[in-house]
Amino acid sequence: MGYKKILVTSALPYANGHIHLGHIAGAYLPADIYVRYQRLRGQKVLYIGGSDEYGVPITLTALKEGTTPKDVIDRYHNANAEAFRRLGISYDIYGRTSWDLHIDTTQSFFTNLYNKQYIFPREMELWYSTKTNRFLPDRYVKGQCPRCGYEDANGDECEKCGAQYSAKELINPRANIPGDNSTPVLKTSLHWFLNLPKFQEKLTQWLESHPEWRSNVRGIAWSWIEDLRPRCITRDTDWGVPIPLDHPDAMNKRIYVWFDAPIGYVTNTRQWGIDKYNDPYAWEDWWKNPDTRLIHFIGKDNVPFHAVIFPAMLMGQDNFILADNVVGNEYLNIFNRRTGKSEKGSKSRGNMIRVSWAIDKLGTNSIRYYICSIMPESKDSDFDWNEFRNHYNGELCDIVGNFVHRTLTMIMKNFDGKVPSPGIMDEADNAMLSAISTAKEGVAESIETFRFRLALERWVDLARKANVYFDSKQPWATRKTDIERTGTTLYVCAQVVKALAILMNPFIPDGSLELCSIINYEIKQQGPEGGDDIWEEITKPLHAGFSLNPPKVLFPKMEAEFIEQIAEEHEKGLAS
Ligand code: B3M
Ligand code: ZN
Repeated sequence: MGYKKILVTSALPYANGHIHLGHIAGAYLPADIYVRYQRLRGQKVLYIGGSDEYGVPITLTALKEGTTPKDVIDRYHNANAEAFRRLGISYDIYGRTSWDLHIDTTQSFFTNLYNKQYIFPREMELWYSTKTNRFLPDRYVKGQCPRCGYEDANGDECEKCGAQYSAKELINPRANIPGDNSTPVLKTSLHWFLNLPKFQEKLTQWLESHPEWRSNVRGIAWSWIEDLRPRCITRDTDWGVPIPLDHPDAMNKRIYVWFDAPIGYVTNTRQWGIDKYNDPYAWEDWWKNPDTRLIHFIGKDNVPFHAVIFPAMLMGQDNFILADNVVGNEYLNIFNRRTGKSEKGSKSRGNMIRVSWAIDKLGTNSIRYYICSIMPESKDSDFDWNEFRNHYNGELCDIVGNFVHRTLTMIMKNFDGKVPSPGIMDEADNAMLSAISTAKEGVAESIETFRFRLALERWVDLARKANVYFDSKQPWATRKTDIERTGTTLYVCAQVVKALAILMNPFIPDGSLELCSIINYEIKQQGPEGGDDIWEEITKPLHAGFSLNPPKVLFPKMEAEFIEQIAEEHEKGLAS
């Protein structure tokens, strides 16, 4: 606490494919909910995102598609920026690591570390294809894992068992490039290493100061910190940031993508300051200001980079802040209705659900709602079409939408569309009103502690209670016998509607704005400069006599057949 600014980042997805719902559940929706909530609180919050555009993932895609890396990144960067925009992921900037500015930021990080002797050169034996006369970094070579025997292991790490090893340990290596699956030979090459063991003490202290982090993230970070080794941060490739050293061996090599990618957060902040204030130094007031709270949202496979390696890189600079939290989600898997089993999303299976496809079919409200309700916060979860229908229809439509609709309909019919004046409040009325404050506190507390599923449940729970209250008060019956009583009931219900509208905002911004316009309530848009604590308005009453508009169906129900048809398209591989 005591922070004055909040700097939020979401992992930069590789611009070599379309973002899918697994990404959204991992790093983007939680960050966006958090950021939108903090903006409502009037906090100075800046949300940085962008594309990761270097490295083997990009060049390999270019080779497979028979095109250039530049073509690949342009296409997917634009497509992904657009998909995020449509889903309401509210970045302050969505940048690119291929920007010239990023060369400058990355080289400055490298040079600083080099000058402080945190980077050293070392000769390595690497796989080299004599067929195409090139080194085979990372996924350019495949073989059998020296630890678990997995047949499809990468050059220096195994996806199956998570082992890291040096390339020469790989068993039965083969080149993994379109047109080249020859058996490579070992050849020496000079590379540069980040001397991670030098940061052991500082990393340990820093991690010890954060017992509040999720245990999955701390577990992974500790296992790395207890076994730190120098890491190679250069590659034999021409697609990446040039190495800022005057050395003959540096010429035809580039900086490794996992070194430059997190620096992309800094570059994109620099660009944001230039775009917004024409101030090339505005970024320093975020990254070098101890009053800034830095929070990274990522999927769990990115934990070592955000909780160990990037922090070490920051420690080796001058006056950079370190992350105050690294929020790592587990994976969103896909429930296969035919096999009755959960399976990993994978390109080759074609079972992943592309964001733009999902929005075309289902709109953003239902997607944001469902993904938040199953967010894989402490363990993997499944995307399941039956559950999608149950959650959306059963909760968003039947509980929230229904309550809002019945309240507004009765106010229209019986009170001329104006918030009625309340008479004497009884115990149930007061309990309902105090449930609003409880929800306000509860949702806030759970978002602040990164428990987004719980936050969403607490929001729905307010509507659930309100339906019970509505049923018990029977305003449709009392209107014939006791109009004052009916007015009191609907006054209370109107307060709940307004509370639901504001509370909904971080989760389902479009639905929230639509409801706000129905109740003539405007949510002020606030940004990095901060503003008012709008959250407090959740418990400020809409006054008697305040005019409301006729209700609309906010969340139309989706028929079982409709969802079935979409699920079948997905199962045919049309969604990826
Ligand atoms: N592009 C890996 C990924 O997309 C990588 C993240 C970079 S975050 C700085 O999962
Ligand atoms: Zn393995």
